[in-house]
Amino acid sequence: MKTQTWSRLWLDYHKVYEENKSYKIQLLGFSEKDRVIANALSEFKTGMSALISDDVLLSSDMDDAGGASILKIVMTDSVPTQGYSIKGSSEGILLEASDANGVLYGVFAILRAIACGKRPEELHETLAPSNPLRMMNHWDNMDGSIERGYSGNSFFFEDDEIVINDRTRDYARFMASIGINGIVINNVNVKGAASYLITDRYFDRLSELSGIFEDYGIRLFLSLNFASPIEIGGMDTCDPLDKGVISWWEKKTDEVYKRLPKLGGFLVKADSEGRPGPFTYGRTQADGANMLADVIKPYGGIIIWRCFVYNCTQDWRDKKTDRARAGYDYFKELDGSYHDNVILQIKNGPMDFQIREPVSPLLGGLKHTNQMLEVQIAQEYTGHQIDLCYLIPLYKEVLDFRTHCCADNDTVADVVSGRMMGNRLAGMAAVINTGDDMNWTGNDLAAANLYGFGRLAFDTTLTAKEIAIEWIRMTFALPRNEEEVLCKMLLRSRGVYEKYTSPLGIGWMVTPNGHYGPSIDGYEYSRWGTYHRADHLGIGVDRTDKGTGYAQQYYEENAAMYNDPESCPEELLLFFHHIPYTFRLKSGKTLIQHFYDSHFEGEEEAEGLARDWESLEEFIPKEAYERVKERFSLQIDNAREWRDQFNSYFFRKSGIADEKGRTIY
Ligand code: GCV
Repeated sequence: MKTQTWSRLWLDYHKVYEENKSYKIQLLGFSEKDRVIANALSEFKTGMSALISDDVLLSSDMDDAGGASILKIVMTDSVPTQGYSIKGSSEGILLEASDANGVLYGVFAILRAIACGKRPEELHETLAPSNPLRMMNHWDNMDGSIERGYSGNSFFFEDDEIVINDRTRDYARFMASIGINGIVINNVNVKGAASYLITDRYFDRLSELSGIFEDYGIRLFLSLNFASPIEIGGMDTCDPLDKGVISWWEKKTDEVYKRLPKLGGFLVKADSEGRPGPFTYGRTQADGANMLADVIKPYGGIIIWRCFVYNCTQDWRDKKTDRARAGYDYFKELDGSYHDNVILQIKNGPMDFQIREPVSPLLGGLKHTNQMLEVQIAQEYTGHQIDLCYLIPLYKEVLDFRTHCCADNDTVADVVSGRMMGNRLAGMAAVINTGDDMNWTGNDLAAANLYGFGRLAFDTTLTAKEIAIEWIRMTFALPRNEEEVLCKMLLRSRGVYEKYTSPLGIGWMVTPNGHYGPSIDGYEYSRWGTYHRADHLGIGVDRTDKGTGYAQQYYEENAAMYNDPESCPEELLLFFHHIPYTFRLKSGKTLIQHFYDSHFEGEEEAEGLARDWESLEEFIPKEAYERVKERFSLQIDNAREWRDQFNSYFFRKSGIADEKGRTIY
């Protein structure tokens, strides 16, 4: 038998107690013939066998229920779509749901609760997903590489072919176990062979893949090349208002849906970073999105249109153009003109997944358009899955942010869940951090972000700590003391990373292209619109009403807060203001002293993370322990490099010495 070369992540259940138990299954309203239900039952059997008894028997023969507990699964309208209600008793477990996805999620909730320490009879939970759409976006290329991938190659593609094997099914299981219901398998930068995913060349394999996903309640989505009529259709235009182009798309979509009837729809990156789009033809983003939406509508498909549109050929000398403004400037005035099967997918911040950014003003800025939040669990700017950076606290901050778009239901969580507008096409998407590494995420601890995103998208009321504890219990099953050590490591890791990299919301300063390690001026004189504007007196970008006016894109309460350096949250000070090095922060320290202190502390705290990890050695499987240990040593190197380059740069620029007289070069 071939040995499995990939880990089971959080589904590698550990025995929590020993009990010889059998379960009788009673299905009311659901059928075992439904593949999602069949998989839910098989998950229950595998999970319970591993958690409490060596071999949990499943039987549907109720006449012979002697001694066995009952897992009673009942269809009911009283539980919302994809939600579940579970209740344990001395007789067994009652699971109620209104659809098959709800049953699957309910089974995973049972297993999770037991893995985390509950007895079956103590189960009691009713939950409806916070977000209708909970999606993963792969940036996998068809040659097998992954854009911004830090954990090996793609497990979907190799040499321009689609790969399907047992790993594919396990991946679908993992995703279902955290409530994911949509997956875009290919990079938003659709080039080369990927443009042909919507042709006969790939339909057979895609249909097989779609089937595997469907078995776990997941819809397959594809990223689309807006210029397909030219690149694969041989036309000379892809103008969205051209009749020939529209009829090309109509035919193409019909062909696609004949072969992939369950396809969820398309994700589109247009007019961004060299990708084609409607701007080329003097058309708006709405013209492009609506054309595709109309074409796909008869098949029940949706168009997810990204708002990451900005001028990436900016002149650094030009201080008026502000990349942060671009999304709002392009999309806000078209609010209300997007068709009802279009969703605008908006990155959490106005720039690009920095360690700290304000929330994009488009979220809630749009009031009549379906919106979806995009975050990045692939650690492009947050340590490449070398440095530990638990990102769930960042996502929580974004979700909790009050946009002030209306009196109630005005947080980002309200907007993207559909509560604000009462819409169903809404949700959260993450740029995923997986690859074909044995442990899926390169750094074993980065799996906490993968797990955490799904759990949070399903239930936005969970705290970052609750999610961390669940993940640790399911993955490592540590003694309580060690569990707390690891949990604290995760929870402080983002702060540590922020301390030794670019502070107070300024962002960037990373090595160009690769985005790991420091290069303070790496992007300062580039075309990408990502400047810190440091001179000998101060640093930061003036985005107030006297500067680029970005702060005024928010509703009044937030605009006023950000516009004034006194009320601007300090962690975002340099995002909104150009500040002298001698400016006193609330701590009483000058800005420059804060820079020095934060970088020295950040490096020391990175060493502290590594020490804490070493204290866990005897409790962590050896290979995982070593993999992570090696990464911590690289993280310390990275933190040192950041500390020394950053501090030296600003010491040389400002001429102001560190009050504590530490070594600066
Ligand atoms: C997929 C950033 C990344 C790009 C990425 C882009 C995007 O600019 O560096 O690699 O392209 O975001 O989100 O489209």
